[in-house]
Amino acid sequence: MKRTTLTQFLIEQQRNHNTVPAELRLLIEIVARACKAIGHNVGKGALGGVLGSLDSENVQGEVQKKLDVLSNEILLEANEWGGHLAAMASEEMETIHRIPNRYPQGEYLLLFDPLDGSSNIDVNVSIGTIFSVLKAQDHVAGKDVTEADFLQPGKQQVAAGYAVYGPQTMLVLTFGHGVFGFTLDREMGSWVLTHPDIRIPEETKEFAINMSNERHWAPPMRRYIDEALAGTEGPRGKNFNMRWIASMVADVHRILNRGGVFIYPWDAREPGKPGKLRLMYEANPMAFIVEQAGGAATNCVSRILDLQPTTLHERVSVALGSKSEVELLTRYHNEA
Ligand code: AHM
Ligand code: MG
Repeated sequence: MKRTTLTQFLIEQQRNHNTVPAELRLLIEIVARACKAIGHNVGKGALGGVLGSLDSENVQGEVQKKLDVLSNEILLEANEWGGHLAAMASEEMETIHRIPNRYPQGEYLLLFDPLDGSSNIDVNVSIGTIFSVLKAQDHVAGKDVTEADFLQPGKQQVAAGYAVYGPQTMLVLTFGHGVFGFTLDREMGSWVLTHPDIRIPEETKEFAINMSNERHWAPPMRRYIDEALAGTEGPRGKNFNMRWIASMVADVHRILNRGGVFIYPWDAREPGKPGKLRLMYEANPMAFIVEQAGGAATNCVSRILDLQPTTLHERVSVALGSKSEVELLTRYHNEA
């Protein structure tokens, strides 16, 4: 069987679609290598001394796990020296990380959630890394990149992807021409294309939401879930199944492969906060991937990729996955 490695795939993309210029190819290869290193540490678990929490909190006031910090360091170090980036931003850092002067600067901006699904680290459940790539559009050469250079709507992403550290370690990527999945060959240490052209089934009978928050949801959100729960007797006329892994990467990965809808809605406990998940390094890259796989992604009201971010760590409601379900629950919100 002919095996296509990530390197071969990237070169072919460049030749056939002209979508992956050499610098972007280098960026993706370096991110993929960093994900391999993170996956290696995740795999060691207690034997590597990487489980548990630190005394520190991140900018969002969340207690940092050892693996959150280690994964952030791996991604920063791997990406600093290549000359492909202008700056990076991360869930774990308050502000942007500029490329130190000792290295050449590139034109790309990299954003990441280094270790998503932190609550699952210590219980040996799938976790992941999510990343988004933008271009420093209006940045003037010679001037320092600022946070403002990052505040671009998700539709301007030039690439996005995630790695999932599960029974297999996988990397899923888009450059705006479909979605491609690679499985890590652990013996060879290489990423092999195993899931070419991933498409989300349009119809589904499966939803993913943290049901314990139901009493705090807005009425249109409750309506959507209540109707699904009513089964064949209800207005949807079918029985729904539920899954909630509490790792967005793992939930989205399932949806990409067998359909479904993932929802993290606004809730009344923190009325001023639009949602739990972060727009720039969680919702945007996942929305780009999901749309490229034929699905839809909204903040329950409008398309996520059209939202103009105002701050780096902005939060957002998220509904993404099979198109018909996302459209229905978005319609309920818009009609309310
Ligand atoms: P994290 O980036 O701190 O890990 O938080 C994001 C995670 C998502 O992966 C997941 O969908 C969600 O938080 C789970 O939230 P909850 O614990 O409320 O179910
Ligand atoms: Mg996260």
